[in-house]
Amino acid sequence: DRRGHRMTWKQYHRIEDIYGFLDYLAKTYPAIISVRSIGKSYEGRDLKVLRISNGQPSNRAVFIDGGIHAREWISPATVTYFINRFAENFQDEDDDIKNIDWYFLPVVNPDGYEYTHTADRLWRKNRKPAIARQCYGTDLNRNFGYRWGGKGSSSNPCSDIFRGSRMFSEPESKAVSEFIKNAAANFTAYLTYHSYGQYILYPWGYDNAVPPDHKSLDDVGKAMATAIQQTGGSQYTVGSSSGVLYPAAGGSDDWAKGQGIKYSFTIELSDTGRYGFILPTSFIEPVAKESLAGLRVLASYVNK
Ligand code: ING
Ligand code: ZN
Repeated sequence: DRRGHRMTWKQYHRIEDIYGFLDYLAKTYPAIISVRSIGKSYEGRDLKVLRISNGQPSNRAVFIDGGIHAREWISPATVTYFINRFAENFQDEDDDIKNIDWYFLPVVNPDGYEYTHTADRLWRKNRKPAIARQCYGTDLNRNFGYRWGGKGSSSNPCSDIFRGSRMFSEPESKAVSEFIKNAAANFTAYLTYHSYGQYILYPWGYDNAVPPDHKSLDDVGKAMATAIQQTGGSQYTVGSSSGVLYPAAGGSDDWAKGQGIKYSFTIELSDTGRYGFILPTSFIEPVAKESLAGLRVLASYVNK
């Protein structure tokens, strides 16, 4: 491709195109962008994180991931849209954006993501076989180590919400947690993009309880939802994941909150069920654009 990468926001792309795009950006904008692999998936694919930063030591940091669940294709598409918009015009962004160290992991579960392109469009989990090898995959959003093993997770390896054999038994969730714990970054927000339903969810997921600062999480979530609605018209419901959806232990947002990362949210992107996981490609740009408006609001709170 003349542009040096094959990424668009008019189609869903395979992992090779997504990684080619990240590597292209690191090569094109070396002063502000770097890419590194934070580990490997079960099948040996890299887990690539892209960092955008102006290098100011006083910056707070935000970690954003997508593609924890394989079939939720709008999630990696949206996270790569954020990356593209920040990369192309970083110098012209507001100070709220520029004075944050941004870390993006667009595909936490590349094995599952590729599997949904080649074998089973509605696959959710990763692709590590259970010990007995009769069933495949752990739900990575039940494998994180905060109150692991509780409600809304299963010990049955054949279940779509299999929690794994122990907390962080999976290379993908383990890599995310080790990176966040060990990075020399002052993480103030953790956002994980899923689909579908149009929700902005904060902890706790493990049970019907809320953290002491739930009021401020609710304020930020509602401000994000307002910006999304004003930009693209989609209505998002804001609340704790256990309260609004269902209790589910082992989620990545609970773990991040437990690590002391103040603004920890799971964002369930469009739609509300008409197409569900099989969201047509014509939705990619409008969904990503309104989501970016929500992210800009989050950035303003991170810098308060
Ligand atoms: N939904 C999330 C899931 O993992 C969720 C909902 C969010 C549960 C946060 C627990 C914590 O089930 C989807 N669509 O994946
Ligand atoms: Zn999901």
